[in-house]
This record gives sequence, C-alpha cells and structure tokens, in this order.
Amino acid sequence: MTSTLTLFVDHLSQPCRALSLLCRTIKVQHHEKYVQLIKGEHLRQPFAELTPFRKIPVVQDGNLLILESCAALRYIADKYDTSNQWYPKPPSVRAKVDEYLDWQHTNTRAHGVGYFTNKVLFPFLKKTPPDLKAISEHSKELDRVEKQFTSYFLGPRPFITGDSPTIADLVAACEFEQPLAGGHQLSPPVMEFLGRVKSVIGPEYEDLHNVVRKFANKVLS
Ligand SMILES: N[C@@H](CCC(=O)N[C@@H](CS)C(=O)NCC(=O)O)C(=O)O
Repeated sequence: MTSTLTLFVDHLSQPCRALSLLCRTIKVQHHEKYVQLIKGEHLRQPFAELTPFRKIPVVQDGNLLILESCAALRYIADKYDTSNQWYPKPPSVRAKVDEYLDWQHTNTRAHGVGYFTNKVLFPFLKKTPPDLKAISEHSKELDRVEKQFTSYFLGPRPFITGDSPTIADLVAACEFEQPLAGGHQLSPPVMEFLGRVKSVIGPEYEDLHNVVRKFANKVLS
C-alpha cells in the first residue's frame, strides 16, 4: 500500500511527539515534514496555507486534513493500527481513552504548557525573565493534575485502560514530559508511569523527548 500520510510536526511540541511516536510504533508508512516553531515557520507559507489556525501538528492523508492532534491520533490508530491496541474498539474501553483525551486539554496540557511556556519558551522568544508567579501557579495545578491522573485515570492499572498503553497514555506521557523538561518535579507514580510508556515505545521515546530536553537545558543554563 502506498501511504500518503504526512505529519507536519516539530518535536519540541508534545502533541507532535505523540503523533510521530504512534506512527513509528505501529510502523505505518508516513512522511514527517518539519515546521520549526521557534523560527516561526508555522506562521508563514507554505505551511500557513494548510491551516487557518497556524498551529502544529497538522495531519494530511490523501485529501483529508486534520488540524487537531487528538482527532488525528484517533484517526491514525483506527485506520492503521491492525492490532487495535492503541484505540481499542470496545465502546467501554474506548470511552475511557476518550475520557482522558478530553480531560487532559484543560488539565495536563493546560498546566504543563503553562509551566513550560513561562519558564522556558517566553524567556527564549521574548528575552524576558521567567514569570515566577505564573510558574508557581501552574506547578501547583500540575501537582493536583498528577494526583488526579494517578488516583482516577490510572488507579491500580499500569496504563489507563489496563495492561497495554493506548493513545491516551501516549498523550499523557508526552504532555508530562514537557514540564519535566522545564524542571518541574513530577511525583514518583507519574515518573514510574513514564518509565512504563517508555519501555513499550523503545528508543524512539528518548530520541524525540531529547529534542525538548536539550532545548530546555540550553535556555535554562
Ligand atoms: N488543540 C491543538 C493545539 C495545537 C497547538 O497548540 N500547537 C502548538 C504547539 S504544541 C503550536 O502550534 N503553537 C504555535 C503558536 O501558538 O503560535 C492540538 O492539540 O492539535
């Protein structure tokens, strides 16, 4: 089968890493086109004509264009993961995957990005000192998110729906790695969870996360 699946990504971005890791793990043939955020390439042609939102990731599959990462993860797993592991078909299992994917936008994502942006990205882009008040507020919220993630979403299970990770776990891991790269101390259960996701994905997990870790280290040093 000739694949026309194309991801427009920058691995500094956590949803972009989740998409690349999914495609590489399920070994679907695809192209990754890099759109460098810190150079502002997402705001200029040729990328900008693809999306009115001017954000990455963008996924193109033939004539289909998907501008939201969770929709794209669901689509790719549904269409290309022949094992059905990453977006399981049973409605009751799928509901738990979707529940986390909906929750994380205003929880894990909002506060992980808030922490990273105020601590690393804005000081780099705007050459301003880090906003300590904002960082501390996001850090506090992340503590709450980590507790709720561990007690409710994981419970006694290694992954959100049981013994194998799904796209919900992949998204959770990639989002938690962002504030971790910026220096936020994650709780031991969340660190153990990241270790479990990493051991399923293999070396690609470290390769892609090293992009954001190296960038953060450079800005913070
Ligand atoms: N809801 C969107 C959010 C996408 C998003 O915020 N992307 C960020 C990178 S993680 C971006 O492109 N930011 C560039 C900007 O806001 O100028 C998704 O999950 O796909």
